[in-house]
Amino acid sequence: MTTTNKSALAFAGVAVVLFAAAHCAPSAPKERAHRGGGATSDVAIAAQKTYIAPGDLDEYYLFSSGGHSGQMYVFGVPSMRHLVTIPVFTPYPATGYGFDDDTRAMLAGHSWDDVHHPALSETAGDYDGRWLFANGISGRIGRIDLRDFKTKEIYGPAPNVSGNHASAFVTPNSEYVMMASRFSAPLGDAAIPVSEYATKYKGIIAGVKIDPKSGHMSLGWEIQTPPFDWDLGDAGKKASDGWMFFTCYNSERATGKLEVTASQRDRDYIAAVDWRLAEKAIGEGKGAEINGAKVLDPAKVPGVMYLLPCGKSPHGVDVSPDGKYIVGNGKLQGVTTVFNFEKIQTAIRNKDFTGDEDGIPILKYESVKDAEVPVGLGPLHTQFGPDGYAYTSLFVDSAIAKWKLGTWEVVDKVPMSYSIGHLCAAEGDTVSPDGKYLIGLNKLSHGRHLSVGPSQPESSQLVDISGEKMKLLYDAFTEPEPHYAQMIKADKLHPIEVYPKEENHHPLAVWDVKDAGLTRNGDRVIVKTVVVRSTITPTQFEVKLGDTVTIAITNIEQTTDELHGFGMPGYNFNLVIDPGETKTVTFKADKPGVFYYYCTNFCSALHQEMQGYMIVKPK
Ligand code: K7E
Ligand code: CUA
Repeated sequence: MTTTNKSALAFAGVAVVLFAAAHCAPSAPKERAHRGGGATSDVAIAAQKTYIAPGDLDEYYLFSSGGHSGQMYVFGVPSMRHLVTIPVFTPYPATGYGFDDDTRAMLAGHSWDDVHHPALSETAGDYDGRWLFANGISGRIGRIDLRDFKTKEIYGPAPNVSGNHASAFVTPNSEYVMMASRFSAPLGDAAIPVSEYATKYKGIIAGVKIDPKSGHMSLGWEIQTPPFDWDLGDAGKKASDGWMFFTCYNSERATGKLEVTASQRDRDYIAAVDWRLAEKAIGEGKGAEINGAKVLDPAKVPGVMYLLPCGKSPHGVDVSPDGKYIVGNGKLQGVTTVFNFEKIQTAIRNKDFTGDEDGIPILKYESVKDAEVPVGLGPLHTQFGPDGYAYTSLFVDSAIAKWKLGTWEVVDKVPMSYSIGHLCAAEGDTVSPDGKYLIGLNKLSHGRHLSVGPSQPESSQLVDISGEKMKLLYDAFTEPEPHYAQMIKADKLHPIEVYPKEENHHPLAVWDVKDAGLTRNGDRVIVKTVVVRSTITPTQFEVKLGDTVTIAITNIEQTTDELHGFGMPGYNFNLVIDPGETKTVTFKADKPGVFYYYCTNFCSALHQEMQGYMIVKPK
């Protein structure tokens, strides 16, 4: 081991301890009363800035990942009121998601996933309010349509991508949504032992193509990489449009206790991927077929991928609004590293390399780096304001640092309670961030809320960034487990409130109770059903044991908020049908008896009366 490596390891040891120590952040004071004294005016100002009077609307939507809940949470900002939960990868009885035939088919037997990074679709680098993408660690990406806030498609699992964490970041015109392997694995199905990790395991970086009209996702290209742990990504924009950037840890290609073994090197990497070149190479047939995907070997496609050395086990990588700077947040150090895109291009032209990893050139650090900004300990993620300021979350210091692009001066810090992970600025990933609000998505919340037992909620803190000094405005709490979030101006979204009748082309829809009823074809039974205040028609029907039954339910209401449910506990399903919508549920009538069904959504004064019976007759 060289001296550098030894001192690196020593530093890593300290950093690891610090990183862990942050989990013992001090408990907040327990009193429930208002803070008094000199704080009063600050509190009053904060209250005024976050108070949305009854009936008034928030200025922004916040789409926050639900982590291993497999869901997405929607908040209004600045009130921080939770508006709705959008299930993506997880069944959610509250909206009937995962129970009707269509969404059940979409989930394909999976019952959870880990959502970390929501990504709003973009046009010319600005959020366009069309779709919201969400990564699933299992190698899937969900697409939510912002016209109705519903998950419409789940792509994947993508072949070869193992542990899709560096996802779902989109390119400036929503050409691609990214994927990458966090847990490298052998390509193909070979059960190669972990002892051969360094040579036989591979990572994958992938671009999933988005159809510009429909939003439909399909695999664009894959690039195989050394078995690093790809962690986060961001798309180049403006100056750096056409490139994608991914951070990795474990460039040591280590296994076992990564906490130690993967913290040895002073620097890991940020990969710079020329996605237009990848697209072209795949078009020219340069990919090898692996598990049904075309996979590029970067050693054979010169120019498709470069590595920028970045200290030290970097986590987030974030591209500035003008696309000129690529910020790498090295979580085990006290600085954040800023790379200059122009310098990267020059270094590539001059072949200013210091070596390679499996044929992928490594750019010389000194040639591509612009600054090491002393933001504080444990930088994880960076967001941007409209005025050249950047905001970096500091996990270990439990704070946000504000600093200036270009002068690299750290101008302000605000403490977070506690141990901030991601942070989210208003329109913060676009070419034109709004500033105004910043939300710290914290990992710990202990003591700042009424106790709810050992399963503590997560805390999100709203910060005012409109002035020179950042000001904490509000604590909000949520279920596990927000990682990243994106905030979009509310007036960019125009969701519908009913599904227009004329758009309902469902073959089993019925709009008149006269047309409701049962049809049989052998042992296939279809029950066309109408729900409207305050009857489910038919109110009873009879099938035979062993029949395959499809209940097709149309909510013929065209009035906002008039949802109806259709729950049948005896057969373990609950559907919720929005106004104008038709949903089906198909099951085998494999239990004889009498089974009640009823409306699960309180819809009217006679909601309780909205009920009926299915009789399953023994043969
Ligand atoms: Cu939580 Cu984006 Cu998965 Cu950082 S990641 S904190
Ligand atoms: Cu319909 Cu309750």
